[in-house]
Order: sequence, then structure tokens, then C-alpha cells
Amino acid sequence: MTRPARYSAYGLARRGLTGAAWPPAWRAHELRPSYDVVIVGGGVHGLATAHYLAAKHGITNVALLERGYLGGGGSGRNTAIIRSNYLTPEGVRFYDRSLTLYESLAADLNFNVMFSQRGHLTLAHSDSALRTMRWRAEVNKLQGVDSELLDPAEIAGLVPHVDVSDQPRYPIVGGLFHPPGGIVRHDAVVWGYARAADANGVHLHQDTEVVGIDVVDGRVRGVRTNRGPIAAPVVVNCTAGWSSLVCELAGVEVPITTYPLQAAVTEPVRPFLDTVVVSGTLHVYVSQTDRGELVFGASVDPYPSYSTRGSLEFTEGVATHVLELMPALAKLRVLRQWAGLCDMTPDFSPIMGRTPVDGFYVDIGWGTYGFKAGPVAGETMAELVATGTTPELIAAFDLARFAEGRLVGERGAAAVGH
Ligand code: PYC
Repeated sequence: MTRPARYSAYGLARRGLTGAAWPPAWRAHELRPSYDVVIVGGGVHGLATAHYLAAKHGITNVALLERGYLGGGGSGRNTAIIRSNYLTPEGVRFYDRSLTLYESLAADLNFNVMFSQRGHLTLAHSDSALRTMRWRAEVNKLQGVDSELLDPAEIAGLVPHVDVSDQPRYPIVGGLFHPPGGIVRHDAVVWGYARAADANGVHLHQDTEVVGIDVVDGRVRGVRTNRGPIAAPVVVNCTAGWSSLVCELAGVEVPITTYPLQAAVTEPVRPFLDTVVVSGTLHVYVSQTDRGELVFGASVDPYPSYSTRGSLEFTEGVATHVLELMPALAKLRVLRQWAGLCDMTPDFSPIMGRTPVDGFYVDIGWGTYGFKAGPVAGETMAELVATGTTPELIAAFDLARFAEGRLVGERGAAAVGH
């Protein structure tokens, strides 16, 4: 990517010394009456799709429409965990390409996204959980992904604060360790992709809500927004939370049910945890950010909803489960909590590719695993739009699989959903 002069070393030094104002990382534009491609959704998926369309395929007459602000949906409401230790070969290959893209993202975007590959550990508290992990480890290794089973003594060596004694209600019997996994700074990923797409001429339109999608004779013709209509031969639905409703605007039905997923963060403490720790049995995952805060997550709320408010019930539950794992955290204070919306599909895999409406593409159904897939989703959706050919990496995630009985069952590796 060519660096605009405003980001040169000279520019940085001049601003540092003179206090001159920083230029905005992306610009505002009037809506054009038509674009070659309209992307709906200004999270990491939409932004990555816009970036790769422009940077890899030279398609720059692109509008990205976001009804709120960039990164204000699922991209700003997740726990920023990156991993590729999935259960199905299709899932492992796909997420591993994303992890590889994350590894060079800071250099590719010239933006520090703070990807920290500190390792990802999933704990087993029962023989059946251990069996699924053994299965995952074997599938991972066959795909060239680093994953191995650990026994409780090895777990104690890796994360000394985890209670591996026989005292807890659900003693730890082993774990799946995935060294390349880790955490990333989610805002930085959004800002990096946005800045790069803007530099290549993509129009990023915030506060721009899609209220209708025009379809004539089975073909998409454009969208209607709160700022006016836009004609476009290609519309890509990259939304999360409202993805089924956006599909409905085009008359496309998708098997998605939306649930909130809550998370919380504590006050910062000195770094002591350099591994992401997950327990499916306790429905909890814990990591420590570079600022020292502990980030806690759980599984989705038990009922569908579009609410992004936190609940006391969640805080009580997550605190109980974290303390079962790491009793030493008893005095830590929770600072804040939030919820994101998860579009769950029947097989815990996404829906990507064409739809029955020509020119209307989907990159949706991201459940609790969307953020980690942003780069590869953007790369493959851009390739599909630019070449008209479905990349092999996403062929298994097509919408038609639900009608044709070709599910990609990923539940056994979907965060703490199992
Ligand atoms: O799939 O790793 C994951 C995950 C973490 C939090 C939610 N999902």
C-alpha cells in the first residue's frame, strides 16, 4: 500500500513537535447516485471487503454504508480472540488463513493492530470434552495448525493461577493448547482497514442506514438509504446482528437467530496471564489485555434478543465461573460490561457467497466467531465480487447447504457454545 504523505515519518515528527492537528483517518463524502459495489455494514468484515476490493482488485468505486459509526457493532463488542483451532477441516483452513492475514496485518495496513500471539488454551473438565479436543487436535494437525493436548500438570506450568487441583466442582482433566492463538486490538483493526480503504478511494459513509434494497427480475439494482437512493449492480451484506433483517429487505430468507453475547472488563492489574484461557464447561473465557485489564466472556444469552445492555445475572455468573478457575482473582473489580449481537446459524458456521438474488451477496451468520474471521472474509468476498468465482475457502459456507443437507457442524469448537 502507498503511504499518503500525511502518514510519513516527517509528518509524524512535524505533528509531534508543533502540535499541528492530526488529519482524519478517513473522509466524509456526499453520496454518489451510483457505485459499482455497495457494502452494507461498517465493521471489520465490510471494511476488509472494501479494502481488498480496492487494494487487490482495483475496484474503488465502492460505497460502504454504516448506520452508526465504523466498528460500533460486533467489531467493537467482542473479546478480540484470534485462533484457528476449529473442528471441521473447512473451518480450520478458513480461520487459519485469517490468522495468517492477522500476522502481517500491521505491516500490510501500516497500522499497529497489536496482535499478540500468546497462545490459546481450552480446558476440559470431562472425558467427553477431552475426546472432542483430541479430535480437534488431530484435525488441526492434519491441516498444519499447531494444537496439542496438555495434561493438568502441563496446564499448571503454563497458567499457574488456574486451579488444577481436585477441589473445584469440575476438576480440570486436560486441555487443548493452540500456540498461534491470541488477542488483537479490535478498534485498531477497524481503523487500519478504514484508513487503507479510504486512501484507495472507497467512500465510507457513516450514519447511513439502508432502509430498502431494490430487486427487479431477480437482480439487485441498488439500495435506498436515509440519505437517498444508490444504484448498484452489486450489494454485499456484511452486517452482524441485523443480518437477517437486511436480507429480508432483498427478499432473501436466512436461517439465523440473533442472541446477545455479554462480556466484561476489570480494572487493570500487573500482567500475570499471557495465555487466553477458555472453559466450555464453565462457559467462560479470560484474557489479559496489554493495558492489564482482564476481559471475561461467556456464552450467548439463553434467549434471542436485539438488546445490547448488560445484565447483573451475567456479571454474577461470569464472576462465579472465573473464580472457580482462578480463585486468586477474588478481589478484582469489574469496571464495565457490554453486549454484542450474535447471528447464530444451525451449524455454528457462517453463510457466505451468492444468494437467490443475482448481485446480492452475503457475509453473515457470524455467531460468536466473526471478529477473528474479518480478514479472510474480506479477502474471499472481495475475490468473489471481483472475479465472479467462489473461492474454494468459502465454498462450504454457501446458503444452499441448509436446503441440501450439507451442514458444516462447528459447534464443538465454537467458543464456549458446546
Ligand atoms: O470463538 O474464540 C471464540 C470466541 C471467543 C469469544 C467468543 N467467541
